[in-house]
Order: sequence, then C-alpha cells, then structure tokens
Amino acid sequence: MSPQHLTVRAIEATLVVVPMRRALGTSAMLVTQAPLLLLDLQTEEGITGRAYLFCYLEAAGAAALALVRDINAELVGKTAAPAAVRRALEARFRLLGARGIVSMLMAGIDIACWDALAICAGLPLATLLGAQPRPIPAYNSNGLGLLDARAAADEALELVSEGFHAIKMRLGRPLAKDDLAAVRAVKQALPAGIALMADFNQALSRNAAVERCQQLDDEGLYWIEEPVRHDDYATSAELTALLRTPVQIGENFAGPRAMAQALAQRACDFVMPDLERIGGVSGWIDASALANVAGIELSSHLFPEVSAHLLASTPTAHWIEYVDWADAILQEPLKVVDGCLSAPARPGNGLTWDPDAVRHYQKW
Ligand code: SMN
Ligand code: MG
Repeated sequence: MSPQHLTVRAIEATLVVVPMRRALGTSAMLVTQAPLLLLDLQTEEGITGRAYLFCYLEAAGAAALALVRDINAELVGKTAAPAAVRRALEARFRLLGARGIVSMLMAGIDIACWDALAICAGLPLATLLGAQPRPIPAYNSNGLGLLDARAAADEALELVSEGFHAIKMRLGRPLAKDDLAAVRAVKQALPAGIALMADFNQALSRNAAVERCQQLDDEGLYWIEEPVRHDDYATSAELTALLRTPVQIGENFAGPRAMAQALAQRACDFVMPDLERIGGVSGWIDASALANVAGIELSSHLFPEVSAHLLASTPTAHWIEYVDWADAILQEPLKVVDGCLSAPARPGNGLTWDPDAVRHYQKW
C-alpha cells in the first residue's frame, strides 16, 4: 500500500551546465549552454520527486543553490504536499519577495512535490491531473537564432528533418530588412504545411513593433512572439488588434495573476506560460483554468518533459515547445513521433537523471 502522507527528508540540488547541440542567437544574447539546476526532493517514505530548472545564467544557478539551503531548513521534517509546501515557502519569502530566482525555486520545489505525489499514487502526472498522456503537436525550438538568410533556411530544413511539422525562428536583427529576408528564405525553403513561429524576445520599441510586425504580417507566420517588453500589455494589445498574425506572449508571466492581467487587457491571441515562472505544476493548473475560461489557446515554454503531462490535461492545449537541452543528463529523453511529443506512461513526471552525465556536467 502506498503511504498517505509524504514527509520531506532533504532537498538536494545539483547545478550542471550542458552544452547546447545548436547555439541559439536571440535578440538579447547568444545562448550556447544550458545551466540546469537539478532538484531531488527525498522523502522519509523513500520516494524522490524530481524537477529541473533552466537558470539562464550559471551565476543564477549558483545563487539558487544557496537558497536551497534555506529551503531545506524550512521544509525538512514537514509534509511534501504541494499546497502546504507552497504556503510555507510563500510565508518564508514574503519579506524578501517571491520573484525572480526565489519564485523559480519555489516552482521547482512544487514540480518535485507533484512528482513525488504522482509516484506515490503510481500514476503518470497527467493522470493524477485527470488526463491521459497523449500526443501534443510539437515545434522544434532548438537553434534557428539570428543567422543570415541562407544559413537560416539550411538550419530550418535540418530542424524539420528531425521529425517536426513546426519550427520557431528568432527575430530582432538590427535591420528590419534582414529579418524579412530571413523569414522569406526560411518560408521558401520549408515544405508546404510546416508551421513557422517567430520570436522577437522583447526586442522592439512600440513604434518599431508597429512598423516591423505590419511588414511581416503577410509572410504567413503562425505567431509573432514577444515583439515588445513582456509586461507592456497595452502595446501588446494594440498589436493584437492591429495584426492578422496572432500575437503570442507568456514565457515571462510571473505567476497566474500576471496572465490574468494580460488576458483582461486582451494583450495577446495565444499564451505560452513557462513552467518555472508560472509557479510550477500548481501555477500551471491556475493558468490552464484562466486560458480555458478566456477560450485562449495555451502552449508551453521550455521544459517539454513536464509540460507534456500538463498540456495533456489543459483544455485549450495548443503546441508544446521542444528543446533538447536536458537530454544530455536525462536517462530517458522525450522522442518525437509524427511531429508530436507524449508524456511517458511511468509514474510521476518521468524525469530521471543519468548519474554519469550529471557527474560529467556538474559545476557546483
Ligand atoms: C527563449 C527562451 C529561453 C532561452 C532562449 C530563448 C525563447 C523561446 O524566448 O521562447 O524559446
Ligand atoms: Mg520566446
């Protein structure tokens, strides 16, 4: 019989820095390696819940490690139930402020608690949430940074040949004409029926966005992502009303409340919350309900392994973003089948580390 209650024994955190198979040139910076913080939440009952966080910068991972010590002091010996853990950490960090790295870690702990719960129940996370693991249409988001037009067209074909029916390219080159040339070259190279998403990573001012997005409006892009500052919902709403191409935002929603505000302002056509910024599995459940009530399509941002479970139970599930960054340290990475990704059927969220690889890439 499985235990009714899980008690936190210890939370172990390991920082690995894994090289990316394809470098990713965004309008903000060139990303060549992925600093991942691996979390193992061990319980007295012998079940371990796991999560990983993408720390963007190695230094952020190091800061998170220090905070994990504090979280251990708070949680060890107490229940591992996600709602109770969330309440305890919200109180612990109320004065410091549950933002940035703090909220990222709270999300990671939440994901690990839900994993432990699902393992304890003997169910895949998707099933614990009332659904079945199922194929979710995936777009290949590895690579396709700010390359010149010809290199972009070549890489786009490589990304499709990995088994996908959709890919994403980054935009925000200094000159609008160079973005336009790259979009046209990629579109021309792609076989018919392949969707092409585009992401500005918040590069544009309001005026530049009006001009440059209108210029791209007839190029057949599936969505235009984060053209302006992530929290400038007024401009985002203006663009949503102006453009025929759907506007996509959400990777920077700091919790479900931010998403509710964006939806209230009609700041986008689609949403794509990020597991570690929306508040882990618990935050995602709230975001999924908001999207359902608003009737808006919801995609994931990064973290395809856990997002595959969550999208399976999301009523307005749209696309899963595929990046292979964690593959290097995972025992069983996801596999694309017919352009889709499915969560595994084993209990929990399915994350297990490859110990040799973790040792190889460990930094701290
Ligand atoms: C992105 C996210 C994280 C790192 C680089 C680029 C991008 C995306 O915004 O949506 O994939
Ligand atoms: Mg993005």
